[in-house]
Parts: sequence; structure tokens; C-alpha cells
Amino acid sequence: MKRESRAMAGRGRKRVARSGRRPEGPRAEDIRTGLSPETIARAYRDNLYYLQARFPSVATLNDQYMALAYTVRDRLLHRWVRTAETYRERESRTVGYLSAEFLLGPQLGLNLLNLGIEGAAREAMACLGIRLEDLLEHEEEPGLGGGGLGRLAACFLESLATLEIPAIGYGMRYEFGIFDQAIRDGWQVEVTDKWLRLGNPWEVPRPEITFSVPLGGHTESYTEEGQYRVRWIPDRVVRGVAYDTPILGYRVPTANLLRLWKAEAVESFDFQSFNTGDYYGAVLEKVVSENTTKVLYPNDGLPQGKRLRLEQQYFFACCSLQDMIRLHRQKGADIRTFDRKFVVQLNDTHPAIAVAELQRLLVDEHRLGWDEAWAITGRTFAYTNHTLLPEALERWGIPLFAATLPRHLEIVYELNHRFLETVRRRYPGDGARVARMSLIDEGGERSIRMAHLACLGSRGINGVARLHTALLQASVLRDFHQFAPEKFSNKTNGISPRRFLALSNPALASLITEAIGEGWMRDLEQLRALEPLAEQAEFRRAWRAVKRGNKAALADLMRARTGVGVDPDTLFDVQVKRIHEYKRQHLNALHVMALCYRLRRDPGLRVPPRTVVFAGKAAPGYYQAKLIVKLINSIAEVVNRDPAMADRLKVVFFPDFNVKNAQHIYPAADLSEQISTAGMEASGTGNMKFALNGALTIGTLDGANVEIRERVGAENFFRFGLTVEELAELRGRGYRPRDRHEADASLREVLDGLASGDWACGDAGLFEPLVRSLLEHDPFFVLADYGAYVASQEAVGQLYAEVDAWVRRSILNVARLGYFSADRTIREYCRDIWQIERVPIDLGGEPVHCPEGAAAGAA
Ligand code: NBG
Repeated sequence: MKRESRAMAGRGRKRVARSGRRPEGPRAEDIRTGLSPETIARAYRDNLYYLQARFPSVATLNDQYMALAYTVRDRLLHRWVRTAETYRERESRTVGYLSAEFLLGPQLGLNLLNLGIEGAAREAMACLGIRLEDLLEHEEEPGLGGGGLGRLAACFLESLATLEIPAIGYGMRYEFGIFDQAIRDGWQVEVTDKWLRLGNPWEVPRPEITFSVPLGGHTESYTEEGQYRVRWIPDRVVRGVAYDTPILGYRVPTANLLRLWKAEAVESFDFQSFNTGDYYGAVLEKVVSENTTKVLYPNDGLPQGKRLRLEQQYFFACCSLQDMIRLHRQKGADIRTFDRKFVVQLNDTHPAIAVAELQRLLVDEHRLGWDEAWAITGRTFAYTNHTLLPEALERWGIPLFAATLPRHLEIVYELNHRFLETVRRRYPGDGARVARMSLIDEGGERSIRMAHLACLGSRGINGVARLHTALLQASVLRDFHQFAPEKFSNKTNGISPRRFLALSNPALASLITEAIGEGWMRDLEQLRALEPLAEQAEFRRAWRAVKRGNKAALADLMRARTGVGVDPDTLFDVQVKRIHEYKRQHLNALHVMALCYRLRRDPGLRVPPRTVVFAGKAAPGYYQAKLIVKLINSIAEVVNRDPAMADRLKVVFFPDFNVKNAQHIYPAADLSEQISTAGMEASGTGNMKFALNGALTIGTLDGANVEIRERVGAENFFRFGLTVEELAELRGRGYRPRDRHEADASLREVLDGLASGDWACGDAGLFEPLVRSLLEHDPFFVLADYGAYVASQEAVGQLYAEVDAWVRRSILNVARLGYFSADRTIREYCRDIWQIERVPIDLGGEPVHCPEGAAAGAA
């Protein structure tokens, strides 16, 4: 049936071709590529019947969603095939973006937006009695990432496609993504994320694109034509199978490839075992092999020293490199020119093993000499560091590494030997430096420093915000920076304005577009044109109405999810991100408790009513973070039940923070909490998402906050807290958190209340570990910044009461945020690191998006 409809579409095309001109009147659209509402409706019905074997009167919401998703996917495939063809013909230089995580978020809405058929699809669905919104809400997002790092990778892919840059994203197709978070009795409970349960309409499996990944075993040396060679005899082989997802650019024909690897057994069923009655043994290999991509490690910014994690990293690096080599050699190119075709970006150290793997492939498999191979390897890679936290820098213990990757261990030793020779020559007699720079950490259990391997193998090394890059060069990678300063640069992160403004906040997007045109969607700096409008009362009124509407929508959603009702006219004070002590959700919590005490004491206190919203997942093994989740929920219990707080203070923990929920939260925030300890947050990107949606920031001078404040203007940003230098000085002097407790009555009241069980139904022991950590060590300087934070919150309250002044600042924040577009970041990577240029795709005269007017009532 399917074939028939395709053939019919083909016949139509042939007729046009033979007569040499198109039929008169509106062109007969291809059911798989046409963009008009009629064609979309026809294609939807076709998919429902022939792909899903369903008919409308029995179709479930999921069937409907799938039918529309397939309809949209067809339109992507068309662009995707043209893109792939063009890159192949032109042998375009391509970036391979290697990332253990791609936190894509829901696909349908963004693809409709980027195709320019949101209105047409809405109309098509309406004709069939279906609300597009219901389908969008139904979609389950691929949870293939845990936090900022994975989401950054997803924004980058979207920008790369929008900028028409040849790129392939490479990662893993985890069967279970980041866990879903449920809250029971105030505690986080992790629920398996079965995102593939109902099928994934966006991916195309490629069973014919597979690579073998050897693991374990030992090595043997031999001589071949007088050359010393090494052979790796693994004791296990896993197979990687490609699953492809098209990534469409905004209103351009470019659709790039995201290729995710799934691990499979080479032999999934052993008949010998089965025949001898060993039914378990018959499928053992399948079970063990598939474990490799079973689950995403949910540890944003924390290391995970598990064997499986090392296998995952090697698995996807190995498949991805083999695939790039295959693509490079498709047209007979020499392996020696590999680095002219591909530049490989390492997104943090998770794929850093690729450095040793490429060297192995070139030397052992492609028979190049060591030096020649190393020259190619060193020109291929570039490395982005995403964290300074020493405990988050990846290392692999030598015994584990040797047992898993025996050949790579030899390669690492050889690389290290040669590298340290050059270090010794450069710095004669400086043994301490040699030990510091070594790829091997000799202290304690000997381990491999993956960041050092990444640096050694890369021609470009970058941090993700100006402050972070400076600190990187001064601390964690100081020796490497001194050794090769020319390799270092900063690339301040950015976000996709399509997803995080146009799609998430359609009301604000339309207001902006009405005022300044739609050019901002591909050139975010154009938002500057909003600046003068901040002075127009009419525009401010409209701006405020949009925010009010978004807050009302979030209030409804929060009531549905948590049962807590909140008033959209209160100040929405929001902190959403992974739960981590350095991000200091507990600092925010202390302020809420203090505010509650004050309001109880002084019912006439003139501060604007607040709704404090938290959301975020804690790593399952991170006890203190989970206790912070419990603390927030306990505070919410107390505050929301207290009649004295009614209409004055509410606290909500919004469960299961993910991209989909985030898209409802950012547009509704008045105040964005970016309160990490200075020097700890590499960049942050939530800070940009809030500000782009008109929230004002309360924040420390950390990560990209520094640059955001500079751009929006210090007067439009609530800055507080110690700077990196002040903290260093305080550390040097000897920080005694107990002194703060002594000196500050408000802090005393809050911490003593917490310790005495005031916030835990009298259970004094519950939050004792938190209180003790704060009083005894306070490694993240919560108490040191407490006073300044409370004072800054006071200033927030005062300004919020002056409605006009607040709205004016909100507009200015948005107007000046253009720099933080991921498009700008990607342009910088292209120019400074990748040396890649755009390759426009020609769709042969077909419209790239739905022409104006074709979709009456388009949003
Ligand atoms: C995170 C940082 C964030 C940063 C993102 C993206 C890791 C290791 N790092 O501050 O903590 O915004 O990376 O660069 O997840």
C-alpha cells in the first residue's frame, strides 16, 4: 500500500517533468513534501492508515500524535536527503560533535516552527477535529541528557543546521534516559524513563550501519614487513547500530544528522546453549552487550567511576570514529587527509578516549607510522571543558582501564612518554611540573587524567564563559595553558532563540515580532530595537499582559501537578536547574524561611507577595542534594498551610524538571535565581533562558552571569555575594561559618529553627546533616553570602512594587540579550576552532517553508 502511494506521487512528478512545465493553478503538492494544510491533512490520514493501520474513529491520542509526527518527518527526510547528497557531492568539511548527552526536548513543535508550518498543521488538525496543542503536550521527550551540558549540545545542533554548517552529532541511544522524578512524602523518587515505550517517530534505524567495538582481552606484538606492530585480541565484541534523527535548521533546507549508537550483541542467540538446555546462556551475550547503552548516568557534573561508564564512552567514540572514517573514504579519499574532512569536537571529557582510539585506528588498522598518525590525530580534535570542580574531572583507575582497553593503555603510556619528554626539554629540572602534567596521576591508585588526554590530543581547548576560561587557564589547566597558550580560547555558551523564545513563549514572540519584525529569530542582536519601546507605556502594558498570561498558565499547571494553588499576581521567584550544593538551592531555601519568620512576626510588613518555585533533579547517589529536595518540600508544607502566609508567600517544588516542563516555566518567571558560589558554575544557560523571557536576575558574579550583567547593564541585574577573588582571600584567611551564625540574628533564627525540627514536624534529626555541614565546613559559602543575598532580595521586592520600573528593566534585559544566541557561539567555533564554512542546500525551487497565506489563521 505504502509503495503504491509513493508510486502515484512519482507518476505525478513524471508527468510534470515530461511536459516540461507545472500544471496550471496551485501546484499539485506531493503528499510527502507539500506544506499546505490540505496536503498535511491528507498525509496525516495516509500515515494513520498505512503506517499505523488505524482509522480515525479508533485512533488514540498517541496514534494521532504519531501520524502527525510521521507527516512532519517526511518533510524533514526530504531536506535531510538533499543535505546529505550535497555534503557528499561537495565533500564538505564537517564537524563531528561527540557528546555523551543530547537533551533534545520535544521534537514536534520545534520541527513545525523551523519548517514554518505551525499554522498549516494547526489548521489541518482542526479540520480533523484535533487540537494541535493536545498532540504537542502528549509528546514524550527523549531524556538523553541530564542537564546543561546535554542541552547545550542540543542547542548547538539546532544552530549548526540553522547556520547551514555541515555537522553530525554523535552520541548514544540510551534505552532509558534520565530518570523521571516523582516526589513522595517530600522525597525524590526515581522512576525509570521508558521514553521508547510508545515508539520514536523521529528516528530512522540503520541496521546496515554497524561497527564492532572490541573490549577487554590482551595485546600481542608482531612484525610486518619489518615494522613493529600490535594486535589487540579482545575477549568481547559489542556491535553498535546507528539510529538517525534529522535536525532541521530554522527556515532553511538544511537538515543535519544526529547519529546515536545502540549496543547490540554480535550473536544475539546461541543455539548450542539452547540445545543443551541452557536457556539463560543462550541469550547471555545479548543481555550483557545491550547493557552498554541501557541507561544514561544521571550525574550532571559528577564523575561516575563505573566500568560500564568507561565502556559506554569507548563504545560511542569507537563507533563514531569508524563511521567518520567510512564517510571520508566513501569516495576513495586517503586516510591521511582525514583531518581535512572532519574536525571532532569533544564535549567535555566523556568522549576523550577518542584521542587514543583514533591513534589506534590509524596505526593498528590503517598501518600509518606513529608520528604521521599523531599529526593527524592532533589536528582532528578540539576539546571543550565544562567544569572546574576537581571532583568532577574524570579519571580512570589503571586496573579498570587495563582490563577494558588494554591497547589504549599502551597508547596512552606511549603518548605520555613522548609528551613528558617535550615537557622536560621545555622546563629542565622542573619535576613537579612533569608530574602535574602527566596523563597519569601517580598519587594514590594510579589513574588516567582524561582532561589531560583531551588537551594533548586537541588543537583547540575552550571554556564556556569568559570567567570560566580565565579560571581554567589559571587553575585546572594552568600548565597546559603555559605550555601552549595559542590552543586556548573562550566560547561563551548560548541558547536557541527558536526553542527558548519562539516556541516556549509564543505570546512574547508575537509581541516582539509585531514590534520589530521577525528577523530576531535568526539574528538575535536585532532585539536591540526593543530598547526604545521600554519607554512606551502602551508597549509596557502589553509586555506585562504577556507575562501575566504566562504566569496564569504556569499557575494552572502547578495546581494540576502539585495541588498547590498560587496567585499569578505575586512575584514569581524561580530557581530551576540540577540540585547541587554549589548551585545553592539551600541558600534560596534559607531566605524563604527567613521571610516566613518575618511575615509571621510583622503581619503589616510591606513586601510584595511571592511565589517561590523550585524544580530540578538530584543525582540518585548524592545524599545531600536529595536532602535539599526534601527540605524545599518540607518548607512548602509548612508555608502553604500557614494561614498567616496566605496571599503573601507560597512555595512550590515542580516535580520532574525536563525540557518540556522548562518551556512552561521560563516564560512565567519574574525573578531568575542564579546564585552559585562564585567560580563554581562554568557558565549556566538557564540564566540566559530566563533573561530572554523577561525575568530579572538575582545572581552572583559567576559563570555567564558576569557577561549577562555586563550586557544588560548592572542597574538591571541584582548582583550580590563574594567574588572569586574575595572568596580566595576568605579561604586564605580561614573561613569560620560558625562566626556568621553568631553574628547574624536572622541566620541564627533560621538555622536554629531548622535544627530544632521547626520545618520537619518536630523531627530535629532530619535536616541535621545540612545544618552541620553549613556550620562546620560550608564548602560553598552559603553563610558567607547569606546577608548579601537577603539584602538583594529586599531590593528585588522594592523594585517589583514599582511596576513600571520593573517592566522597563524586563524589556531592557530581553533587548540586550542577543549576544547569548547559540548562533553566535557556533559562529565563533566555526571561525576560531573548526575552520568550517556554510554549505547552503538547494531544494530545487521547492518552498522551504509554508508560503504566507497558505495557512490561514497561522499562529
Ligand atoms: C555544565 C556546567 C554548566 C554549563 C554546562 C554547559 C557539566 C560537566 N558542566 O555551568 O556545570 O552551562 O556544562 O556548558 O555538566
